[in-house]
Amino acid sequence: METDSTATSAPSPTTTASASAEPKLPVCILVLGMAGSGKTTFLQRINAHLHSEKTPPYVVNLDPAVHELPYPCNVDIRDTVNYKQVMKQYSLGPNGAIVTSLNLFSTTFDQLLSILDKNQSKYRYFLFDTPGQIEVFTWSASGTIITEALGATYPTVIVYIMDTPRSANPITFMSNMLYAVSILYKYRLPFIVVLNKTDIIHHRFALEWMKDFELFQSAIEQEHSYSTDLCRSLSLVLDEFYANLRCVGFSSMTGDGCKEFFEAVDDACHEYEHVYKVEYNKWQEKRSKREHDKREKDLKRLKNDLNTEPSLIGEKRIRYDDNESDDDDDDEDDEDRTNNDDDYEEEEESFKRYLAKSVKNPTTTNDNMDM
Ligand SMILES: Nc1nc2c(ncn2[C@@H]2O[C@H](COP(=O)(O)OP(=O)(O)OP(=O)(O)O)[C@@H](O)[C@H]2O)c(=O)[nH]1
Ligand SMILES: [Mg+2]
Repeated sequence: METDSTATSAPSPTTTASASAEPKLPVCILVLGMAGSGKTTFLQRINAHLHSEKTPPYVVNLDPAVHELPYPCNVDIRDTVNYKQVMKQYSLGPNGAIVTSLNLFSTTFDQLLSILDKNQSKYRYFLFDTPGQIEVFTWSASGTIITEALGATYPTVIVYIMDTPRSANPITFMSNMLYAVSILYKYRLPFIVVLNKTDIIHHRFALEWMKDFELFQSAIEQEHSYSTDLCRSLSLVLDEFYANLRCVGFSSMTGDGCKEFFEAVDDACHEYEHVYKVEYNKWQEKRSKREHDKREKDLKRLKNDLNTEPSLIGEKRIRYDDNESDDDDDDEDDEDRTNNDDDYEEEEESFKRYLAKSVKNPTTTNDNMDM
């Protein structure tokens, strides 16, 4: 069943889902999700599936702390960053070291981009496995660098893996959805929620909760927790988010849901081309217009400055080269001279005052003279 479904949804690398004249760029599938939700197993499953479809993907592991990878990968963060060393060197705990390792790796992300660029004609999919530390993609710099760099060049889809059995609890379901919504609204890239581990529990309940607010409310009523009220209010807010959400039930163990998943990827690529890319191009245009306007403004200001400055520069030159400047100097000299004259007159006055005083009391002087 799985093979049949993907035979129709996995065209050759040079054809396109949305008929376009340009050769199709590989699709980047960025696999995110909470720790233990099954990201690595999911990636292993779709990797195996694509191999069986004779469209092997290009695989990048971005989890620096993983012990063993169950799939062969082309680029491994562990070859670039030593997570244990990062922990020691920066005195960090395991989570901090993972985030820091990814931050360090993202500083060389341009190299990875050029490797991907060289390989883009050979592959239909670029797959990215990520660490369970979801904060990397909610607030860390590396999450932004990685997703935005990929999204700027390739059709990029964020796949959020949810642990379905754990999400059977409405409060855990709500926390998972809040993470998903924060990532979706941060990046605005096409988004797929994969309800994983459906071999343990069917994902129907989750779909129903998203569709029917009252069903979720009654599930919450069963929970006697402090966060019940909060969950109730939040579920109202998330209604709009649920309405446009692509959800796929999947089992990384059995491979069930592969067909639906790749259909969702095709749909997400369509969204990338017609919504994200359009918005991104608009934003780029706006940014370049803003930069252009700023350059123009700076140039205008410079010109204005130069219009006032030459008079200053000119004056200076005139002071040295032009006769007028000599006149200016003369003026200064005259002023000095006037000042000197004033001083002289004052001295003369004071001398006269001294003489007058001496004449009034001639005794001392005369006595002295007599002697
Ligand atoms: N039954 C079942 N188990 C699964 C499925 N997917 C993953 N698992 C199990 O879930 C556990 C965690 O799987 P991983 O793939 O390591 O999860 P992860 O999200 O990569 O974990 P981190 O990288 O540590 O965040 C493993 O024991 C898997 O065997 C599934 O679809 N069904
Ligand atoms: Mg993993």
